[in-house]
Amino acid sequence: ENWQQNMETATFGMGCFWGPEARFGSLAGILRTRVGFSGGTTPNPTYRKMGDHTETVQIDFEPALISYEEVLKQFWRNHYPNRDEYKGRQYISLLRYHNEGQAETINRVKKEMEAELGEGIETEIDAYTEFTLAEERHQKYYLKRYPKALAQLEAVYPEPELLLDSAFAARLNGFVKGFGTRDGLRQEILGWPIEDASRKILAETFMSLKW
Ligand code: MHO
Repeated sequence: ENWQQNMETATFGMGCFWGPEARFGSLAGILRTRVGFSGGTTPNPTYRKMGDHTETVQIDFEPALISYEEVLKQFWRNHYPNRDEYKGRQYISLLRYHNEGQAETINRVKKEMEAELGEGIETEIDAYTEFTLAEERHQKYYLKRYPKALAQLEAVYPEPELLLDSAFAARLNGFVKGFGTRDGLRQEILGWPIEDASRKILAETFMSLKW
């Protein structure tokens, strides 16, 4: 799907990256989700050797459909940001802003969320500098547990990389994790700003998947 005119990127860590990739992938306005490592200095991090990096989710989103403020609220409302360190920095609460606008929004929304939480928020906040993609087996982790459905998707996405970078795969990964409904997702796809024919194919493909 090619609809990234005003696309923005958000980068954050909120514990094991599998879950938040599915949660954010289910939201209208999210165009792509990927998981990886950020926030550290260890060169070429991998899952087994991430060093001082943190499990991180990176999303591309259309701000007219979902604002950065809404992304931040979803972020803070869906993890506890002040947990003691466990396995070093692997699961810390982390936010990396991509521009000054995002930094200002973070300051404002953080105060609101602190009032909601009733305590100070200790999320590590800094300017974005780096993100290393995690291994393929960690991308769309929940969707990968459905090889039957993935095989059917090969008809629409002959190259698996294209599927994994798509909004469609992000929604499916959220759907199998229990986010969203069958009819809600079908309706959303039918409203996507892509060609009529592609919309129909994706909606029909979704409805016909055997899990
Ligand atoms: N304890 C979880 C963490 C995985 S997440 C990618 C597990 O190993 O199942 O850190």
